Amino acid sequence: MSEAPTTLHQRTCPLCEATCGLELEMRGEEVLHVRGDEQDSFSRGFICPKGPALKQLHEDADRLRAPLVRRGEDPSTAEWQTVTWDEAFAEVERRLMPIIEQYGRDAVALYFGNPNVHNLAGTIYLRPLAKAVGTRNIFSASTVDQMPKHVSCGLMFGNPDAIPVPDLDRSDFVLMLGANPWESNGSLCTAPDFPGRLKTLRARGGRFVVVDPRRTRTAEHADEHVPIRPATDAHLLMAMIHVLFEEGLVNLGRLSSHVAGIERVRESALPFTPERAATATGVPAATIRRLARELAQSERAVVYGRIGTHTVEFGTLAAWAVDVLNALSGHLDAPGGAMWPLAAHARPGSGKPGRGFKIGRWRSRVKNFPEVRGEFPVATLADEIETPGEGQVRALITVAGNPLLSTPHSERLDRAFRSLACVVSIDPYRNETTRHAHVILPPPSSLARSQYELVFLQLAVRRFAKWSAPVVSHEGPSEEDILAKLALIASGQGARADTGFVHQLVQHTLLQRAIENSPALAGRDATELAAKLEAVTPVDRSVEILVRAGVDGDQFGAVPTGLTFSKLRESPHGIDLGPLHPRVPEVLETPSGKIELAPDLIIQDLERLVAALDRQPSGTLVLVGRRHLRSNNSWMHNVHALVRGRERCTLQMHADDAERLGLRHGGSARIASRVGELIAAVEVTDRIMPGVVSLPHGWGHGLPGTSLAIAAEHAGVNTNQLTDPDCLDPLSGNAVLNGIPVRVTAHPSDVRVRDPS
Ligand SMILES: Nc1nc2c(c(=O)[nH]1)N[C@H]1C(S)=C(S)[C@@H](COP(=O)(O)OP(=O)(O)OC[C@H]3O[C@@H](n4cnc5c(=O)[nH]c(N)nc54)[C@H](O)[C@@H]3O)O[C@H]1N2
Ligand SMILES: Nc1nc2c(c(=O)[nH]1)N[C@H]1C(S)=C(S)[C@@H](COP(=O)(O)OP(=O)(O)OC[C@H]3O[C@@H](n4cnc5c(=O)[nH]c(N)nc54)[C@H](O)[C@@H]3O)O[C@H]1N2
Ligand code: SF4
Ligand SMILES: [Mo]
Repeated sequence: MSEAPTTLHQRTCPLCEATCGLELEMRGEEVLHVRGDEQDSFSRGFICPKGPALKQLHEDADRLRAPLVRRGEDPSTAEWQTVTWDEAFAEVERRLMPIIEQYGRDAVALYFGNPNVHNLAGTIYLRPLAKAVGTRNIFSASTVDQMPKHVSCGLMFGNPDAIPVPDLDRSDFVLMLGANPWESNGSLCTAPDFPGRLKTLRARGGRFVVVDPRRTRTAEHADEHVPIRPATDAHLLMAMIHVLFEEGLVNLGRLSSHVAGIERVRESALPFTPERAATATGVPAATIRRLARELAQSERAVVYGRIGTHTVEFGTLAAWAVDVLNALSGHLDAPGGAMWPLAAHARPGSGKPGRGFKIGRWRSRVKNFPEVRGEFPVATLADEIETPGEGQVRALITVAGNPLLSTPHSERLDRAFRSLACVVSIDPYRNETTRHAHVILPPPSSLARSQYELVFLQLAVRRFAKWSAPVVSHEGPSEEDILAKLALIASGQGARADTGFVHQLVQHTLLQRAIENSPALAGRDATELAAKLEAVTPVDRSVEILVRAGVDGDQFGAVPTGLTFSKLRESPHGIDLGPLHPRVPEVLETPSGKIELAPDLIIQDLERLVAALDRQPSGTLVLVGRRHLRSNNSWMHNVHALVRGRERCTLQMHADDAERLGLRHGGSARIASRVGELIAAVEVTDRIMPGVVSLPHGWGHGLPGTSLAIAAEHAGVNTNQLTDPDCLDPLSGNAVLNGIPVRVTAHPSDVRVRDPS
């Protein structure tokens, strides 16, 4: 018998925001090799070591292929039973509906994790699920991540999704704070081969400066590394704003007639002299002045801040100040500066004043946190579960999330999860979170689904469009079917109801919206447009609607040269649509129709920042996080190729601190915060500033009841045992994950910790 021939397939890597093009060499259903797709016009062959791991993820014996039902109350000792899909959905209904009937819809909490934004099913079907459940208790990974940026953009530009990105390929000066693209490959800025793009910037004579308490690999490649005390970026940025005004460097350029609030910004920045900011930040006043001048005087320049600026106590202020600096220096909405992408599947704004952005339309029951974008801070999820009273959370549905490792105060969350009467998880693994599930519903392998980056093409440094087909088949429901089924169950239609109903509803809603938003479709009829769709599966039909009605689309025939689904299908390496274009005023949706440089909520919150200006360093160590190229949050540690080698879950600290505390490289340390403590191996390094220690997140595997054999051998410790759920950025509800005060002491090494060297 002859072997099946090998075939080549292109697709987009779904693992991080860089969205690299992959080429898969297959024999039938078997993945032989995964490499970079040289012909992908956006990523041009670049990949990182995680891309090829799609093969191992696909083949992973621990990846669930069928639903599981837990038999037994204690997740650590319970038995797990493999069941059919019908049985699984019936079990969900049996557990969930009595809770809704007895306690109401707010008794069900939803938690949506990060991989949803890399997956069409998650991007399109979470909303219908949330609607069907009808709860206010919605939580997501956004409040341990980028929520501050949504809030600042919402308040300044009227749309929380109008996030400008650094136009890397045309910039001559990039000031980067709290980001480490050499490990992360970039975030809120989709730029495959982010490092290569920065090297090219330097090769054309540009400069980039990295502000980070650690001398990261990114910092090592930069022209300059500016160490900063954690959580003080907003002070630094305010001082730079101060300098722009003081030295007459403000130049709004083309935006001058589109900006409101400039005088208020000037006044607000007055207290932030570089000298005072120097005390708070540890950055010399002369450096602050020089950076402000360089920003203002460079023709094409941009400030870009990420995790390290957002997941801190002043996250929204820092996110805001980044764009204020870009605006004041004439670099907002300008080539080489901070620009708003406009993806092929998106529509330009109307150019008319909008309704603006509001937070706090409702509040959380226990701690009165304002709703932000329809969700509450995940840091308060345990409060909602553990606090008795009307509206107490008694059931939880998680979709592509591992909050047990990823969100603050894990120990308490673990306790809280044990008390829930119903937990349903859509997840391919039985991990730290899903071991608490009563039913686990595994989605198909990512290779069995089609791919189009609805979220990340709207954050990309170039205009690009790419759709990829599934490369393997699968049995059982697709992830959109699973989500649709849960929606049907939650809305009372029962586990046997047909998911086709939900798919039809999604399609109809998208078509209606397309007709409303695209002038070229005005007056057309949803049924007529639906008949024109070529794509077959529900998510592909959604993509088709968005792309055909989008800014480059064929408008369902009205613009024959426009983009269609078949054009996407025939372009497996993607379609380059050129560089970004300026978008003011069309992008603005504030009630004034202007860029609100000084929103009230921000100006009020600045009082906290002023109060912290003269805070003296307390002498306590502060903890920050870090990422590693071969890791991805908590869920890729079951791939041998990614976890082998040197131990990575170590406590990095400066030699001065180690010496003072009597700690040695390779020894172990006890790290204690207000809420928890843990023991980790010490890695003494000069790559971190004195007074700061660092642990990566996403570790702490090997808990009883989990089924991740390789991850358990590289368990590490869970840094979110130390993060404090009561420390939040007040405007966004984002958790504080960087800048946690900790006590570190030597731990007698009876606990074997592998030497990190
Ligand atoms: N201390 C600290 N904590 C942090 C951070 C930090 O810097 N420091 N970073 C934060 C950030 S930025 C983020 S985004 C969060 C992430 O927080 P989460 O999203 O809660 O956690 P992940 O580790 O990404 O877990 C993803 C889960 O999705 C599952 N999964 C993977 N692919 C699929 C799929 O296709 N479908 C489904 N249904 N499930 C899938 C995985 O098995 C895993 O259980 O962590 C945050 N936590
Ligand atoms: N390999 C890998 N890639 C990933 C991920 C992963 O886990 N692993 N996760 C993905 C996700 S979900 C996200 S959100 C992105 C995040 O992508 P990035 O934003 O680039 O995140 P990090 O690599 O964590 O870099 C954050 C940096 O901030 C620094 N920092 C900490 N506190 C402060 C501070 O107060 N001020 C300043 N200026 N710096 C500070 C840290 O030392 C760290 O170097 O990465 C994505 N890509
Ligand atoms: S950089 Fe991100 S998108 Fe590219 S191969 Fe690595 S994980 Fe995949
Ligand atoms: Mo993230």
